[in-house]
Amino acid sequence: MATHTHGLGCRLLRSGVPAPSGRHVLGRVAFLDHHSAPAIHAGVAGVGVHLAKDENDLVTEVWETDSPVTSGMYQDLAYAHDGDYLFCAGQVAGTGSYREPVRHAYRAAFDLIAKLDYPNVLRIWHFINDINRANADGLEIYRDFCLGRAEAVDGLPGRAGDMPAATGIGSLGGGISWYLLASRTGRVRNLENPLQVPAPSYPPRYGPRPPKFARATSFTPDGLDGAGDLFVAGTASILGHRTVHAGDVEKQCDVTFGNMATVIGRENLLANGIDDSRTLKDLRFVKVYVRHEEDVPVVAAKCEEAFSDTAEIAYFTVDICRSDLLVEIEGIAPRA
Ligand code: 3EB
Repeated sequence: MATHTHGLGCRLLRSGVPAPSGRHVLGRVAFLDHHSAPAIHAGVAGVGVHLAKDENDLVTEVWETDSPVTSGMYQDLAYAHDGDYLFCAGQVAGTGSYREPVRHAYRAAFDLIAKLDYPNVLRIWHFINDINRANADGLEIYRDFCLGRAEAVDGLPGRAGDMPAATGIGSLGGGISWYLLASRTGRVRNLENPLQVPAPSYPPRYGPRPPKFARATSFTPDGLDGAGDLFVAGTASILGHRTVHAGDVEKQCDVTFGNMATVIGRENLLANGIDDSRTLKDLRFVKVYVRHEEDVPVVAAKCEEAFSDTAEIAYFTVDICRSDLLVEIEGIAPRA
C-alpha cells in the first residue's frame, strides 16, 4: 500500500490530478462530477465514477506497482498489468435490466483474468446508479445487479467462483462503473465476519439471488507470512442478516466499526489460520459512503475518532444498497 515502496500500492488523493510518484501506475479511478468510460489515457488504464456533486469534491484513487505496465482494452474493459498485478475497469450502461449485461461484463472480466493469468482476485468495487430504484420489471436495481453477478459467478470454474471483498454502492450517474484488482502469485484468503451471515447466504427476502462477496480478503505476497494486505469490504450496520439501528446514523457507525474491527481482529484471523492481528487504527484508504449529506459532519467526527490520524479518508454522498442503511465504510489494513 502507500506505506510500501514495492509491491501493490494505493494513493487516495483529494484532487482530480495526482502528481506522479515515480512508481508505475497500474490503474487510476477518478471520482468525478460526471461519468467517464473505461479507457487508456497516455498508457494508463482508468475509469471515471460519478460520485461527486461538484468539481470541488474530486477524489482520485491510484494503484501503483513496481514494474512497467502493459495496458489495453478487452471488449469494453480497460486493463493494465505488470506481471504481478492486474487492474481492470468496466462500465455497464444504464438499462431497464442489468441482469444480462452484468453477467456478460463479469464473464468478460473473468475471461481476461484467465487469458492474462491473474487468477487471484483481491478486491472488486461496483458503483451503481439509482441503486434503490426499480428496474423495468419492478425489481430493485441492486437486486437486479446481484442476479446478474450471481449467474456469472455460477458459471466460473473451481476457486474462481470464490468472490473476494467487494463494494456495491450507489453512484450519481453512468449506469454501473466497476473495477477489480487481481494478482498472479501470492496467497489470497477470503474472510467472513462471525457477527454477520455470509452475504452469499442471505435469505431470499433481500432478492432473488444473494450478493456474492466476502467480508474481507487477505493477500499475502509469496515469501511473507501473516495477513499481508487486508482489504475490508464495504461494511454496514448489519448483524446476522438484518439491518440494525434504522434511522440512527451514529449507532449505524458504531455497528459498522464493530463489524470492521471483528473481521480484521486477532480472533477472526486466528480462526482463519492467520497468525496476525489488526485494528481500526491500521486501516488506510478509507472510503465512507453516507446516504444523506446532512449526516456527513457527524459521520466524519465518528470516523476521525475511530480511525488513525494518518488514514486517508474520503467521504461520498450516495445511496446504499439497502434503503435503511445510512452509512457504509470500506478500508485497507496494509501489511507493515
Ligand atoms: C452488506 O453487508 C452491505 O453487493 O458487492 C457491502 C459490500 C454490500 C459489497 C456487494 C454489498 C456489496 O450486505 C452491502
